[in-house]
Amino acid sequence: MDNLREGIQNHIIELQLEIDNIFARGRNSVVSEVTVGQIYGGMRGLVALACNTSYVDPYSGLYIGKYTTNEFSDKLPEEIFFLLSTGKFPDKESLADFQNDLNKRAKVPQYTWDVLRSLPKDTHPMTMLSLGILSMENESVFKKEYRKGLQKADYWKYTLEDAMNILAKLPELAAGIYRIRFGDGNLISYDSNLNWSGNLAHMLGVNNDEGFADLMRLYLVLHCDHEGGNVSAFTSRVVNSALSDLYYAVSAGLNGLAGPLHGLANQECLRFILKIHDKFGDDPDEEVLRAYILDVLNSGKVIPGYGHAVLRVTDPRFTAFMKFGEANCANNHCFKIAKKLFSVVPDILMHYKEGKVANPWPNVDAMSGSLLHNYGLNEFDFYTVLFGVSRVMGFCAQNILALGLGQPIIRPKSVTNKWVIDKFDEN
Ligand code: CMX
Repeated sequence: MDNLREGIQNHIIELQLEIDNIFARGRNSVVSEVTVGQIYGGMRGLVALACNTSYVDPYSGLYIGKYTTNEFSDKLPEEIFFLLSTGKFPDKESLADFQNDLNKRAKVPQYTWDVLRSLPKDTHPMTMLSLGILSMENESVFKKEYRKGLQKADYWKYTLEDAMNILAKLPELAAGIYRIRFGDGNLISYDSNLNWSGNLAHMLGVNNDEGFADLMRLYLVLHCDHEGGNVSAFTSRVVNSALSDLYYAVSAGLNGLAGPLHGLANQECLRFILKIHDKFGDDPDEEVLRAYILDVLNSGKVIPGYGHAVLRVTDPRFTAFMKFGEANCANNHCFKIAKKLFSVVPDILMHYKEGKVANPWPNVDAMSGSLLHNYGLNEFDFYTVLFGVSRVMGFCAQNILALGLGQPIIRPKSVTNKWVIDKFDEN
C-alpha cells in the first residue's frame, strides 16, 4: 500500500497548503452565525466543521472530491476508499497493490468469533459488528506506537495501519455475523481471487448471481461517506480526536449508525414496504397508498426513507439504486412498491402540516432494502451492517486526514438556559 500512503501524504500537504492560505486570508473571519434555535435544534445547518473527504450539496447530493454520485457509482469500493483518502482515483497498479494488502490482512481472529458466538441468539447484528471491531482493539498499531512515544506528525501513518487492518477484515466479519445470526453458524472461506465487495457477496452465501455481487459493489460504494456532520461520522471523529484509536472510533461511529433516524432507517424501509405488501398486495392503488401514508403520519410516525437533514432533492444515491432496480429486478414486488411510494410520498410530505417536513424527497434508504430482498437477503435486521461496512471507509478516511492535518481534540462549548436568558437580557 505504498502508493496509498504516498497519495495520502501528498493530499495532506495539498490540504495543509489550502488551510494555510485560508488562514492567511482571515483566520478570524466570521462565516456562520449561531441562532438560539440551532443551539436547541441539533445544530442543524451550523457550519462548524471542515471535512475534505466528501461534501453533500443540498441540491446535487454527495460529492467525493470533485466527483458527483453519478460519476463514481460504477467504481469499486477500494477505488472509493483511495479517492476519499487521497482525493484521486488509484491507477491500476496502486489499486492492485492496495487490494493485495487487504488480502493479507483479511483474517478475523478466533477470539472475535468466540466473543460473537457467546452473545444471545437475538443480539442485533449492529451490536455484533460494533463489538466485533471493538474486540480487536488490542491489535491497534497506533496504540502501541503511541505508548512508545509517537510524534504528532506520524499519528496518521499508524492510524492508516489500523484502518487497513479494520477494512480488510470487514467482509469476513460482516458475512460471519450474518451466518452466525441468521444461518447455521458455518463460515464460508475468504477467496483471495475476489475483490473486497466480491468477497462479502461470496461469504454471505446468499446468492451466487453476478447481479448480487454487483449490488454489493454498488451498495458499498454508495454508502461510503456523507461529509462530517452526520451522527456516525461525527461521533467517530469526536472519539478519535481524543486519540482513542480507530477501533474505538469506528465502533463508536457504528453505534450512532444503529439509530432508526440514521442508518437503521434502511431496515425500517423494507419493514414498511413488506407491511404495505401484506396489507394491499403487489400493486396497491395510489389512493389507498395515499390514505395509508396519511394514517401513518397522523399516528405520529415518520415515513422511513424520506427526508434528510441536508438534502433538498431526491438523493442521487436513491436514483442510482432505482436505476439498478430497473435494470435487474423491475418486476420484484418490493421494488414496485418502493417505486410507487416515490410517486406518492413526496407530494404528501410537501403539504403535510404546512410543509413542516424540510425535505419531502427519498434518501438512500428508501430503495436499497428492496434490492437486497430481491436477491434473497431477506433478514432486514442485517441491512445496517452492510451500510456500516461501507461507512467505515468514510470514518477511516476522515480520521486519517484529520490527524494528518494536526486537528485538535473536539470540544464545542455548551451553555445553560440561564446563559441564553442572560444573553437576551444583556441586549
Ligand atoms: N416522515 C414524517 N415526518 C418527517 C419526516 C418523514 N420522513 N422527515 C421529517 N419529518 C418531520 C420531523 O420529524 C420533524 O417533525 P417535528 O418537528 O414534529 O419533530 C419535522 O418534519 C422537521 O424535520 P426536518 O427538519 O424535515 O428533518 P430533520 O433534519 O430534523 O431530520 C431525518 C432528518 C432524516 C431524521 C428525518 O427526515 C426523518 O426522520 N426521516 C425518516 C427516517 C430516515 O429516513 N432516516 C434516514 C436518513 C438518512 C441518513 O441516515 O443519512
